[in-house]
Parts: sequence; C-alpha cells; structure tokens
Amino acid sequence: MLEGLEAVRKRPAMYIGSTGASGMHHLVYEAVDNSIDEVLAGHAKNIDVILHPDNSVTVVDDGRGIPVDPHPKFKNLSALEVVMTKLHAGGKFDKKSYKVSGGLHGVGVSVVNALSEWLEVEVSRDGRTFHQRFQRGTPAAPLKVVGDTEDRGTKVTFKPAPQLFGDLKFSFETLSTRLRELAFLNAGTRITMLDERDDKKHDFFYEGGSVAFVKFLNANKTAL
Ligand code: 0RA
Repeated sequence: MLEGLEAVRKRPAMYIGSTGASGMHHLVYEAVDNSIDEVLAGHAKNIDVILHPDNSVTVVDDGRGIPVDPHPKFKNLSALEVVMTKLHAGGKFDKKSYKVSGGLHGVGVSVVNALSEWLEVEVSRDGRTFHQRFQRGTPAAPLKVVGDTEDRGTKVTFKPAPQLFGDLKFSFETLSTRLRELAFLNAGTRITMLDERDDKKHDFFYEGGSVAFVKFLNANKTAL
C-alpha cells in the first residue's frame, strides 16, 4: 500500500481537507500526531512546537527517533526516507502497535513533506545525530551524520509551500487551542509552544487529563 507523493501534490485537499488556513494548520497537527504516537508508545514525554518568522514550523520530540537503518522493503532507502517520501508508510512497522492519535485525516508526515517548500528532519539516536533535507517531498540531499549526541528524538522543520497556501501565516491561537487539548488528552505529556515572531510562549502540562480539561472549560463559569 505504498505509493509516491504525486497524488498528494496533485490533490492536496483530499489529504489535508483544504489548501486554506485549516489545511495549513493541519500540517502541524499531522507532524505533532506522529510525536504523540511516540508518546502513546511510551517513549516520548515532551513535544516542542516552534513558529519561525518565515512561516516554517519545528516539531521536536524526545522519542526513539525515526529509524535510520535500511528499510527492509526498499533496500536502497533508509527507513527515515521511506517514512518521509512514501504515502502510508508513516505508521509503526510492527503489527503489535497501532496508531491511535490520528486526527481527522491521519495521513502521515510524508503528506506534510509533499506539501512543504522544504522540510528538514534531524534524528538523534544510537549516539549520533542524522539530518536530511527535502524539497516538495523529494530528497535534496542524502541522509547524513552531522554529529555525536547522547540525546534521542526527532525534530522536523517544514515550510508550507506558498504555491499552495499563498501568504497565509500560522495562527498561534489556533495552534495553541489544539495543542492544549492534546496535552489534556495525553495526561503527563508536556507540550510547549514558542512563537519566534513575537516571543509568545505556552507550556501545557496536565496531570489531571480530562478532569483538568473540564475544569479549564469551566473556569469563569458557574457550574450546574
Ligand atoms: C517507526 C518506528 C519507530 C519509531 C518511529 C517510527 C518514530 C516516528 C516518529 C515521527 C516523529 N517522531 C517519531 N518518533 C519515532 C521505532 C524505532 C525503534 O524501534 O527504535
């Protein structure tokens, strides 16, 4: 069930709902959902989302890092390149685990890649940091080792393609509403946000889960 990203570039709305503001924000949710899956698998605790002045976005997690070894089915490609460039290859490879966090579409990070002017991924695992850059979903350079590290995790930075989204800008408010809900739904997960355009910040961390969510909704209201 793997295929190239041509279909996504041709009919973006089929994958992200629209090429308006809602679709563009969906790209961030898609990237964050991948990190949430790593939380649900029990390997990540922190997700950071950073909005940059050029309308690119970074999503970082402290999970295991996307695997970088050769992919069993695509002998010449790293697993990372398969996750990034093949449709429907975003899920975990083992059958025991399954994707639970996927939102409305749940189409995977390759769709984000296909609809981005450029995307850079940095993976830290097994003592090393790896980096690869893509343009409109196509590798612009091979996967490279860029340093040694003790850290683990995945960092994805992408800029939505202006050919599709025009000069739309990310809304800090829209993203914070969704990311706060994800923090409520995934009790014990810390989700931070930084808007580099004006230095606004959020730090969402709720031990109380849905109980804390109801308290949040009820703030400044008279409960029945
Ligand atoms: C496939 C397998 C494994 C981890 C991931 C994907 C993974 C994907 C993303 C996307 C964003 N953050 C992520 N973190 C992990 C497991 C690899 C292993 O067994 O070490």
